Amino acid sequence: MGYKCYLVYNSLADYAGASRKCLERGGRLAMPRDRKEQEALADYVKAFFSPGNWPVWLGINDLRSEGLYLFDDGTRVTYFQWRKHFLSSQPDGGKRENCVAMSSDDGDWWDHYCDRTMNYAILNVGSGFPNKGKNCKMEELSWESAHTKPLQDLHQCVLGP
Ligand SMILES: [Ca+2]
Repeated sequence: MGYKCYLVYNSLADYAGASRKCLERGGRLAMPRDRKEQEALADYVKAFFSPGNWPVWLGINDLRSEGLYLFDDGTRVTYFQWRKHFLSSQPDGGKRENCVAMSSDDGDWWDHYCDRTMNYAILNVGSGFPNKGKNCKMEELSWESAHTKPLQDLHQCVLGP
């Protein structure tokens, strides 16, 4: 199956804007499909922001039908990592909060207002994605420097085959 590469963008966008920017860059908002992918992405996002804690958009929403969670490519979500805590169990936003973000400290998912701006993670899909198919774990990339954005905004982690 090859490698799955993720990039965290250290720049703020609402859900729709983040989704659009991912497509422009030949990828998609991150779509962790099982525990292995969830854990790899959570480890990466935690390392990226540590010791801080910031939410990061994933490519998951229930915009079309409340409670029916779909990935940004329209496929159905079957593995979930909702925060479960006696003080706050997620999702708790009902029809008001329809887009899903990951906390960087523990990888748990929260539903949020889709127009909130936050950082976001991109999953590779397109041929234009940097280092696609190579083991490039946690490397900094030069790819974006040719695309006018600052290099320090970009890191990458890879989930192996
Ligand atoms: Ca909802």
